[in-house]
Amino acid sequence: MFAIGFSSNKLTNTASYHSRRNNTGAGAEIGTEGPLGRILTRGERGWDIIDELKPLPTEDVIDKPGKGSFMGTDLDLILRTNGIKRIILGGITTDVCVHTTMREANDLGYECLLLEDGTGATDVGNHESAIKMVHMQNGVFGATAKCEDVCAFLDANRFDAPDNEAAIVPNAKPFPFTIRAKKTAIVMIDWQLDFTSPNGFGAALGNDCEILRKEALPNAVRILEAGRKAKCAIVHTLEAHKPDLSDCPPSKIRRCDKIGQIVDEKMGRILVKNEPGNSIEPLVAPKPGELIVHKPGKGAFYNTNLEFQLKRRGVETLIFTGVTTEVCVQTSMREANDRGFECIVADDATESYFPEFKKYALEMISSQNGIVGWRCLTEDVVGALSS
Ligand code: TIU
Repeated sequence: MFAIGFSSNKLTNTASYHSRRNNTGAGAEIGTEGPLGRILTRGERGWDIIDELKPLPTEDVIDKPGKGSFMGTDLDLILRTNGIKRIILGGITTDVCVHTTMREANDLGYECLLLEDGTGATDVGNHESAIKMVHMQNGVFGATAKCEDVCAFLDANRFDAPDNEAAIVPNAKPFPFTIRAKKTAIVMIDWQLDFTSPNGFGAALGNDCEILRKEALPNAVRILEAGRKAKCAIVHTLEAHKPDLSDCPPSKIRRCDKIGQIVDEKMGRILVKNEPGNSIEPLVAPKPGELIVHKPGKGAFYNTNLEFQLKRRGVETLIFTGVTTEVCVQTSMREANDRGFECIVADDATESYFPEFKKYALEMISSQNGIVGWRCLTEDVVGALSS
């Protein structure tokens, strides 16, 4: 449950300028003394939520500087980290803050339901039109319903029903890991020839690429196939830049001047989208309908729409395979962990050019009670996906 209040503890220069200089304009009185203290100002009596709707101590309260509840607030972050995708909106006024909030939520991908008789406006025409605007054009901003119907539905649908779809990976470290296939994605990190081919980028840096293909790739194949059978979402990433390298920061080129260059004609330009080296190992090649993410960074979430794609599929859990363990796999897991995903990596389905880095990267992931996530073996995760 969330309570939204409109307030501002510090007026911007523009707002205070207008309140002093332009006392006839819109918002002219914000911050000035009113019957309940300074108008729309945090901490004043008028800022309190009315007694009938007083928030409980466990409920979130969002102070918002705008009309919408998302701009300049943590609301989207709070909803996403709690896995919330549907919002029921009530409040005042229908045509101003409620509508702006609903429009923001709709653009962010939430399904919204407006309570027709749980909102109100100072002008009845505006209130009625605002409700009509929501469901015109096949629900351009969402749906509307009466409070009585919504309450009856909520009473009839308890959200604490037993979960029959969970499979457990008992041997995971640091403790058993829960998988719900419908809410899980298999994330295949950078199985691209640039890293795995003896003629690719990794090899050009003087590394032995065979090690990546020897054991980790066959295990990644097993996880990918188990994930496909269990109907998990499947994500393939590639470290890939635009041909003009406009998405490659100078710092990255300064420390790796081979990016965009040709070392082997057969592989084309290194780490450039659609070049031969920037294709995925045939054994784990994407199938139609699977997500392909071209990422300019080491992490799969930096400058990509992966988070949006996962959240819109209802994904909560990520199973990682890929290369290299300590660079792109670990960076992507850390990013995913910060975004609220539960992450596990199969030790034997990831590989590094440097065995010691692999060992310690995996230890860092599961240390401190799973500070980044979990680890297991391929057979453990394949067993859970097949159960
Ligand atoms: N995919 C990935 O890890 N990219 C790298 O740059 N890896 C290195 O090990 N350099």
